[in-house]
Amino acid sequence: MSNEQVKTALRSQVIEVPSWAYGNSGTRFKVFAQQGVPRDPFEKLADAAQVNAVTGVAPKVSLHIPWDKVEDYAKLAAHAADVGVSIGAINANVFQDDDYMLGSVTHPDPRVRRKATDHLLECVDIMDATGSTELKLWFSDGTNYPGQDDTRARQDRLAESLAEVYARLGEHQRFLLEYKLFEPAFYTMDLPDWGTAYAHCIALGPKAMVVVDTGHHAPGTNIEFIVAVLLRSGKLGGFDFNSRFYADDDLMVGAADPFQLFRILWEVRCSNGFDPTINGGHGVSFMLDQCHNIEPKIPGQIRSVMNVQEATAKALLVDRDAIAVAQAAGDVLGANAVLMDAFNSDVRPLLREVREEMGLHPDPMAAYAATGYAEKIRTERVGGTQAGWGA
Ligand code: LRH
Ligand code: MN
Repeated sequence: MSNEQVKTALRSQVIEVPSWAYGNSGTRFKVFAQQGVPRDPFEKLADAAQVNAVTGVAPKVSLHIPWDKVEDYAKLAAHAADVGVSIGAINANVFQDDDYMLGSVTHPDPRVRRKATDHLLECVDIMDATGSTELKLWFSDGTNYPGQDDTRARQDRLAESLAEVYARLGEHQRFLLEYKLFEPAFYTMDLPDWGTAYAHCIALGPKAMVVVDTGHHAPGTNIEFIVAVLLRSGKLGGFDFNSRFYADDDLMVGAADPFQLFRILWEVRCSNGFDPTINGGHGVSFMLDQCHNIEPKIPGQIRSVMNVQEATAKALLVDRDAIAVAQAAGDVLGANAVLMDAFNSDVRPLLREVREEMGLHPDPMAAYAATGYAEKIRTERVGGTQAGWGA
């Protein structure tokens, strides 16, 4: 790719930020509240808009229901437009209600399954009301002890609920099925890995796609291999980007393992995954799914977006012709060197140039600091109930 082509791709990048990253979050040990945290989805969107204002590549915000429940979703979508963003994926939540202790759509009790499926259908109504085209489905469903429930029967129950939701999707809508190896269940998760999610999506049809959350695999998993296989099969709907040292740590993407993020985005490039027209025009959704438990949240999101930009720039700088020649020749070290040259490139000057060409300050962190927004929300947002996971 020429420098100009790389810049064009970087200018048109779309990174979707999660509304819940702006609220309080933590672990089972403690949620440390931070001053200035939003009290409602309108304030969350205003904070997300700050990230887009200084990076230029974060124009979409994922919502999570009921954390972002409002009376008037059209009004919320209008507010998003007013602050320069749009509503991205709608995340369903069937993991925080007492009824879901033994599962939601896989629960032995049909009354509980009905309740859970109705919530998923309500989220499609919210997609209609906000103009969102994506429903993201993650299920905490699973078991903790062998024999606790019938694994096969739970798969049948899951498939039944997904089929009902699939049938409800509009023409330009799709759902993204998210898998996770463990937590909160510790013996089986009903969607533990890409293969199980893929099997359900294949059975359903073209509107059912798999989402890869980079924190949801066993340590040592070659995530970029999964990405290559899902893209080849036309079933990679998107990413929930974050990073981890151990489990589902939900740390800033690229913070724990920038080389892994680069390898993932290189496989995305190899399978034309940056082309927004693939997947029936939906493309691949590059979403963040993170929690800023101890660091300031808006700067944390800005840094995360910059980490994705830097890894993307490096992946776009790989000399494809040179690596193809080396690979064809069986030149192991040569091929690896081509990739490492790109990874070891300092792409920060290139990104500063891209930002200036977009009419932005070359340093998003400095640009945000200069707005005084952090001080403004700290002083203005007094009283009310700070947003969080409501767990
Ligand atoms: C589950 C998950 C899922 C979201 C939640 C916020 O671990 O990754 O994507 O619903 O985090
Ligand atoms: Mn996720």
